[in-house]
Amino acid sequence: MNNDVLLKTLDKQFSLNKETAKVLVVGLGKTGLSVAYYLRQLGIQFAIVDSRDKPPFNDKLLVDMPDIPVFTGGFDAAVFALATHIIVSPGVSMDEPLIKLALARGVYSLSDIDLFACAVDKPVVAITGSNGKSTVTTMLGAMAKTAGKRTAVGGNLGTPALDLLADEVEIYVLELSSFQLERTSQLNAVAATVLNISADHLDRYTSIAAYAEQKRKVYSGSGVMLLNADDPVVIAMYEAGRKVLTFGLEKEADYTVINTSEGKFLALYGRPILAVNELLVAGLHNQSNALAALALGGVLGLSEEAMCEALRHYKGLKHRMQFVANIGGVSWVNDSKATNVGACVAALQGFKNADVVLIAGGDAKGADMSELVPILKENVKALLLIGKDGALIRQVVNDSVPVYDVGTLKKAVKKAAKISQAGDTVLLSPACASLDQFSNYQERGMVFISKVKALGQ
Ligand code: UMA
Ligand code: ADP
Repeated sequence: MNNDVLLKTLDKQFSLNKETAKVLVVGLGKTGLSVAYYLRQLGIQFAIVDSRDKPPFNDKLLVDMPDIPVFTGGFDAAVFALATHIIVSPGVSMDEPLIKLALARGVYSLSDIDLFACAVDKPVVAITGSNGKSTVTTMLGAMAKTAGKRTAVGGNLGTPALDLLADEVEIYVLELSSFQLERTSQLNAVAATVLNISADHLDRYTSIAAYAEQKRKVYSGSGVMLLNADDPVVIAMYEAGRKVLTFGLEKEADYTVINTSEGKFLALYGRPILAVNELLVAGLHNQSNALAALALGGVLGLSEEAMCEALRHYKGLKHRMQFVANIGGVSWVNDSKATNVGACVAALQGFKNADVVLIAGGDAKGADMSELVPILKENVKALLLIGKDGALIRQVVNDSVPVYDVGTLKKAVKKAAKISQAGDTVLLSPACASLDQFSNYQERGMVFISKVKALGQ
């Protein structure tokens, strides 16, 4: 889309007029930087504010756009007072007092996803949910690429949406978080899905219902709604008059798994598409993820042949049930991306006997840990607790399985090596965010891998 048309759209939707708008970009992480480049090429006036003393892209901005005012080390009322528009990065809560104040005085709020949505003129698929977002996003990306489509994949996955925009792209596949959706109004995906809802980010939302309400925004617009038939919260998002598809393993659904004389198959309306044993990724949750990806790919018109070919080669992402090593008959598995209870439960459901030594704990983000207890009792022989909210897990587990308060991941690996026996699996699936002890879940996973590898030497 050319800049003049886009500026007209922004003026219409947000009264964002190039001559008069003074945009304040809140946050100088990946999102803030992508917004800065974008506003710069549109010729819109802006400043940036970040509460951190040294935000990640401070130096880069200084080199690339030395003329742009950047305010760091806190949020200053005087800086907010000048803004006509704010674009708040997902890591910053909309409940920040100065943001609330700005909104109350009529400042327009939009997001990087809004800017993307106003500019994009090719089909967009939008994927959200508490768990499985990155898996389904990358599965669908692989399907579209195998089908020969020039495909851009990103959003919450890592590459900010605005950085994906390019003339040659034919399909955009976006992973979106509740934080991105809650501040977005312009999304109109050709197909969208909320994969599932379980407790997460309750440090930023007052209830699961409030969190789910933000996820629901992925369905805004007029595209196909893909609903998870097994998830009552998602099914309740159904909107009459819209084209709807469903997927599910338990309840009746358009895309489901069927039993045939040749084994289990992913199927559409009872017609087998791909044998489950051809999937390289393990676990029922990944069958569910594959169904969702097939459904979204179907809306895009991708051939089943190409989609199946991509699924046959999809190896899964790092830090999600990633096999690390087998040492003396003990398997070590890195599921560091299990940053909430639902992901840890899904991981444990993949094990049939009580042969798992589980390493869990970290920042619980306000979640109720009690949902872990039934599956812990079933499949976990020992629980090693790390991080700031390990004690919260101990409280709910209440000695129903042996618990060791080891504190750090390094100690957890040592202890697990001592107490595990051949045939066991040591699983890092923390059910918590990593930020109390690590910079991110990737670092937590890397530390786990390096400590495990050191054991084998
Ligand atoms: N921060 C401050 N003060 C500020 C701005 C940010 O303290 O003024 C802190 C935030 O609290 C947060 C960190 O800085 O801890 C990063 O925030 P950000 O908004 O600058 O993040 P970005 O670098 O722009 O990355 C964001 C997403 N991050 C978050 O939502 C926290 C990335 O998702 C996403 O890949 C990227 O945009 C591109 O779209 C990461 C994530 O953790 C992977 N997402 C959460 C999740 O998946 O659970 C939602
Ligand atoms: P997200 O991007 O939503 O965080 P990922 O695909 O990165 O999701 O997976 C995150 C964690 O959730 C991993 O531990 C993974 O094993 C687990 N997981 C993946 N898909 C599902 C699902 N459909 N239901 C429950 N847990 C899942």
